Amino acid sequence: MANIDYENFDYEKYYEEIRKEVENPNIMLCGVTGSGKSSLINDIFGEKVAEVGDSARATTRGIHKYSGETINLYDTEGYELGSENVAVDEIIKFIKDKKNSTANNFENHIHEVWYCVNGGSKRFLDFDRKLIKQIRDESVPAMIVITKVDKLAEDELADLKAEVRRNIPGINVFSYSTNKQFARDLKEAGLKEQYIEKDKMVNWALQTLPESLKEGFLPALKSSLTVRRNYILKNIVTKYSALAAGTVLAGAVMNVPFSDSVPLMGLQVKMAMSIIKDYGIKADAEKIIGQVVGTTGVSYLGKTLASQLVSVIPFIGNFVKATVNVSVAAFVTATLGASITLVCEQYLRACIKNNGAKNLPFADFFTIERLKQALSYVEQNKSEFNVADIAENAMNIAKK
Ligand SMILES: Nc1nc2c(ncn2[C@@H]2O[C@H](COP(=O)(O)OP(=O)(O)O)[C@@H](O)[C@H]2O)c(=O)[nH]1
Ligand SMILES: [Mg+2]
Repeated sequence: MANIDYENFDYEKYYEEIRKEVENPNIMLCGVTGSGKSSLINDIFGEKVAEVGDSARATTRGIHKYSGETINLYDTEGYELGSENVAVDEIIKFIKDKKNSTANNFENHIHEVWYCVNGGSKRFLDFDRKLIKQIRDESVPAMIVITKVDKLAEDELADLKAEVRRNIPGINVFSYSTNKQFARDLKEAGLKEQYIEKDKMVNWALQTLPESLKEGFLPALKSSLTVRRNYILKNIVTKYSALAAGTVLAGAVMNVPFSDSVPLMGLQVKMAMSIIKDYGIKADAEKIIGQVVGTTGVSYLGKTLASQLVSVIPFIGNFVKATVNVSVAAFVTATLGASITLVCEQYLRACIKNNGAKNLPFADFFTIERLKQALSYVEQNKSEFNVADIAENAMNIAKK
């Protein structure tokens, strides 16, 4: 892994490889018709994933699968009140069948259930209780989303949450609304996080998935930038910072400040690509990779940063040369990783303003200039990105 000839490294192939490694998580949406399942998944994963119903039109009953590039959603449709037993039987059979037909193939199972309880109706139904209990009996993790909280008064929401928890002890309950005006009003009043618990919900969904499936979940998300930033810093950036520190520890890099350290630059380039992939950004491979991510971009900045860092780290005199190398490698890689993360976030925000990624090719956005600006932002705001913690963790991992 460490010894990459980055001049001749096939970036495009590597990008394809890491995309292919991602396993798709299977998430099932449950709750009676009209509880807001389709609206919820459209909100979280992007417009028009699922059809939003109006009560006049009957939806075909059944389990509708929506396959994204890195995620599969199973939206259960058309289960009305009064058809409790049919619904419970069909849904549980579906979960069981997926488990049994591919017993050794964990990737094919239903990995978690998002259960919508209609806040507008203000009631936790017998139907809900039965179905959730059976889902949990199948050992499938489930969370409850109380939808349409814009239709509930504060005390009504508290009552409904309490009612849910009384019926299903230990379950995670989050409140949500897809009503945009309501969200704006809440934001103005500083109450958004309290009623629209999107980050908490998405974080539960992410953390509940087994490790191998988490990286499929992230790229599918439409926004949730905080959740993504935290995950990417903690996992991807830390991992590559540890690899960088490990490379130095193993003696592959001798010189301070690695003026021509091919192994480190190779790792930093790979890190850049993993971050871009986890943000679900389709990099315009030929264009971006050689130029910006490769020789003149990430690797060039990593090198510059390394020389800067050596002169600014005040405690450097107390360390033997090898230790300096290790800590600089970890710091440089962590800082660079945080900067790339920031540029990706800025890109996603810009896409929203420009009505979609199709109007804003990533290669045009991810310029050396932007990366430099991000770098100085991160250097001045290290604590916002926990750069010191990442580097320290990375060094500890590398020393093990
Ligand atoms: N007021 C309000 N209406 C919502 C909200 N979410 C969904 N709806 C509406 O509720 C109806 C049913 O939503 P839909 O997503 O189709 O529910 P599903 O049958 O569970 O998939 C639609 O008319 C939606 O526009 C919400 O947060 N607030
Ligand atoms: Mg629906």
